[in-house]
Amino acid sequence: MKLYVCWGTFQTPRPPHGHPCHNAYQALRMAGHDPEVIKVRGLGVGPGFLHLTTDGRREVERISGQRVVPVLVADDGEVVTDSRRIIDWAEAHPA
Ligand SMILES: N[C@@H](CCC(=O)N[C@@H](CS)C(=O)NCC(=O)O)C(=O)O
Repeated sequence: MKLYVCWGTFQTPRPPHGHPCHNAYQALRMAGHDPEVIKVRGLGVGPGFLHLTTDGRREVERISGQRVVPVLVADDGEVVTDSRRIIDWAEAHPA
C-alpha cells in the first residue's frame, strides 16, 4: 500500500489532533501495515496561485481528485482520503 504525505510522518503540535499525515501513518502501523510513504511536498491548500505543484501532488490529484494529503492507496487499489477516514480504514483492515 502507498501513503501519500506532505513533508513527512513526523508529529506536530497542530490542533486539534496533531499532524494528519503522522496520525494516518501511525494508525496504519498500529494495524500491522508497513506502507510505502511517498512525500509529495509542495503545498496543496490555500489559493490556487499559491500551490506549489510537484509530481507527487499531480499524482495525488490524478488518483483522488483533490490535492490534500494524506491519501491512502490500498493494495486492492482503494483510495482513501482524509486522515480520519484512513484511521477508520486501518482499524477496519488489520494486517
Ligand atoms: N482534514 C484533513 C486535513 C489534512 C491536512 O490538513 N493536511 C495537511 C498536510 S499534513 C495539509 O496542509 N494539507 C494540504 C497539503 O496537501 O499541502 C485530514 O485530516 O486529512
